[in-house]
Amino acid sequence: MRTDFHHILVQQEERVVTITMNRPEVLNAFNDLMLEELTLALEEAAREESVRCVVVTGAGRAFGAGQDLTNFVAPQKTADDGETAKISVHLEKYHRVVQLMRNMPKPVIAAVRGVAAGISCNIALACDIRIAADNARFIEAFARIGLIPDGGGGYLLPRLIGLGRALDMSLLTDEVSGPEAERIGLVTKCVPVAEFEGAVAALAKRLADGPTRSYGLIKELLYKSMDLSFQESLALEGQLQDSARATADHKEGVNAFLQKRPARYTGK
Ligand code: T3D
Repeated sequence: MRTDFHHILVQQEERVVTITMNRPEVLNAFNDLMLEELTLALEEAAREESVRCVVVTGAGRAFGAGQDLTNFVAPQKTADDGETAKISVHLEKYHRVVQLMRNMPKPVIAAVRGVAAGISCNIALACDIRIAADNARFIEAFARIGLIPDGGGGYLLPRLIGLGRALDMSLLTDEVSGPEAERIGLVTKCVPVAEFEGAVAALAKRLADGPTRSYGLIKELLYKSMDLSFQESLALEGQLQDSARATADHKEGVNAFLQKRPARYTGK
């Protein structure tokens, strides 16, 4: 994995890659370069076979504070025709990030310590599993500056916590703490901040040692099924189970069971 970035850190330990957003002086708020670098690192992690689990996290006391607001004061004019640049054009770059995380055939964990606001919060929502420290603060901050949830938040948030709570978080923009996030299903697990790094590492290792092809197919089945009828989902299930059945890890899982030993998955 490439590691020579300016605003992100990339570290691979065995089969786990950790991508750390690294602008701690502004709570890891996104500028264009950090967004571009995150995209490049995710693209490489997605295609690199030695990577079997990806962790996305933030340096210092925050996960991320959303879009960097220092150059966000007024709509910018484009250089070529002087038209007002549309925010939707810039948003396409965030859409690439959230689609990369959902579509890569391996698990992606958001490890959230401290604040996750605005687009940073919604990047966490687009990960497959969220683990929070008990000092985490989730803020759908968009309406505080007269915007709407973006980066897929309008789609993901109600599906994770229900429409009522999603409206509450988006309209009131109140902070949701780590323990509360666990209670309402916004995160899978909330742990004391002192135990956070160990808990993230254990979760990532467990997933990285698992049947990666099966995990990729599970992601495909569950994410696609959100938008399918029951019948369509059953058809997709059959198709994907045929693929799972053909994997080496499926054979290994069955053999390990019959031989009464732990399975040794290779991700193939
Ligand atoms: O471009 C597009 O495609 C549009 C996408 C937009 C999506 C969005 O993300 S909109 C939402 C943008 N984010 C926000 O509105 C959050 C702004 N930040 C805050 O409200 C607060 O900083 C927090 C609630 C996140 C944290 O509060 P606190 O008290 O823990 O920290 P702080 O003191 O406010 O922040 C520490 C420093 O980070 C501070 O700088 P300083 O005073 O020490 O020099 C602060 O200005 C800076 N900072 C925090 N957030 C941002 C930021 N600087 C630039 N942009 C930020 N978003």
